[in-house]
Amino acid sequence: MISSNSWLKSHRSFLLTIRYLRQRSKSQVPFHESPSTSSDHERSTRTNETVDDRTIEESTTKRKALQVAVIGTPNVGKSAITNCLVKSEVCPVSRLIDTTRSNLLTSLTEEDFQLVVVDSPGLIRVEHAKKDIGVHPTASIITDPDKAVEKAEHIVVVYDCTHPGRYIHHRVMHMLHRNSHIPSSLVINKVDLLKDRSQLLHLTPILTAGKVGGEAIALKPAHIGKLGVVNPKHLKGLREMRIHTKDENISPELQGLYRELMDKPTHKCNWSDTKRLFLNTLGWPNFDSVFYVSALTGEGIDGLRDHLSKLANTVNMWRYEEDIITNKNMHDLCIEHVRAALLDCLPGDIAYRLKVRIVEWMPPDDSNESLRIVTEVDCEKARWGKLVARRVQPDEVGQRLQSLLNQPVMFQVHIKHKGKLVIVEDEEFESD
Ligand SMILES: Nc1nc2c(ncn2[C@@H]2O[C@H](COP(=O)(O)OP(=O)(O)OP(=O)(O)O)[C@@H](O)[C@H]2O)c(=O)[nH]1
Ligand SMILES: [Mg+2]
Repeated sequence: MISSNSWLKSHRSFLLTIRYLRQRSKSQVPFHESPSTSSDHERSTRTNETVDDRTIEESTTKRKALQVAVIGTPNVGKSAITNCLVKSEVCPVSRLIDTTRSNLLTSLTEEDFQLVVVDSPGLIRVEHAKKDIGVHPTASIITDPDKAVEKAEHIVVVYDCTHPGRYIHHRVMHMLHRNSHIPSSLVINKVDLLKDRSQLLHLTPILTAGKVGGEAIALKPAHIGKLGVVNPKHLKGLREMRIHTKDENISPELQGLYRELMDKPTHKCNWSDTKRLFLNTLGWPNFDSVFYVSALTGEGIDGLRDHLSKLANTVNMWRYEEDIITNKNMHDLCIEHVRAALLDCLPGDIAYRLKVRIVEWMPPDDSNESLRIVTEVDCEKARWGKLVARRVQPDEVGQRLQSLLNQPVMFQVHIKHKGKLVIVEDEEFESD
């Protein structure tokens, strides 16, 4: 039985209870009232009213907001970057591809700026979605990136600098061409994994076709900023590099295909067609900026957020309530986090085929001050169930949900095969 006593003692409990003192949100912090005479009080109340009115008026006129779509190929770190930008672990992240299955709208409101970031699924083939994930071509994992971009005021293209392919992927290129009226930035992620950061000097002109913000890139060490001083010898050979531009690459024989594909959202275009169209195109010359970041260490993220704040538009009222981190249904988000945890600890061929659902969501009451969440993981094979039981760390998932929901959570996972609980003996835990 999963919950045997000795197993519980071995700290691998599937039942997790963490006490958490709910923090008061700003709006709940009470006013500090200093003792005063009634006339003082009247005067101060009146003064406060005037000041408050003026403050409200000023802050309303100063309000700025920007909605950003984060797009890219799978596993480049879109969700991790989104989390860094909105300063919350709201998006599920895992080491496997296809963690994000639908758009996740997140927001951060600080002083006069509201940043709305829509994390989108990685751009994948319909065949892969059908065969490996088991979803229909109209599923959100296929269609949502287009939707994220449609509503965006800025597009953030995430590129993984450890990826061997030194080009902007043809699906991303299609989205950028089709939405060229929307400004975009290139975010080169995972720089913490680079041994030699001067590689970025070679990579940047390729991915940007030699142009950023409408200007030819001037490759000076100063442009790398925080990323370290660059040895000028690394600049050698850049002249030999073929830098492609938009016009150069859409050859006359592809113009017809170009026009045809620009009429359709990316998910409606054949993979092979966009590949053919952008086969010789390595970069996009219309990025307004390039950022080098690490979502793991947070390096470069503040600079990216500052840049986005400067692009924000004046608004009369916030688009989302100030305290709202996401508009996603909490049950769905919880399922996504459990699924990400499974992807993180299991082989893909098993993890993708597990079904997760919530069987209990019990709000706190007089007898229990925690929100009780019970999830069920349904495994096609008993062997998989045992592997899940050995590998999954429910306490980590519980902690993540607790900080996300900002309240005490009692989290439990039931692992089932053919409707029955999977039982793992103590010695089986040792065998992994
Ligand atoms: N070393 C390092 N790892 C990172 C960085 N950013 C993300 N990762 C890791 O890369 C993996 C994928 O990150 P995600 O944020 O899930 O990637 P994604 O692009 O959202 O992936 P999909 O949703 O599957 O398209 C995870 O294991 C992350 O921990 C980074 O800057 N440095
Ligand atoms: Mg993701």
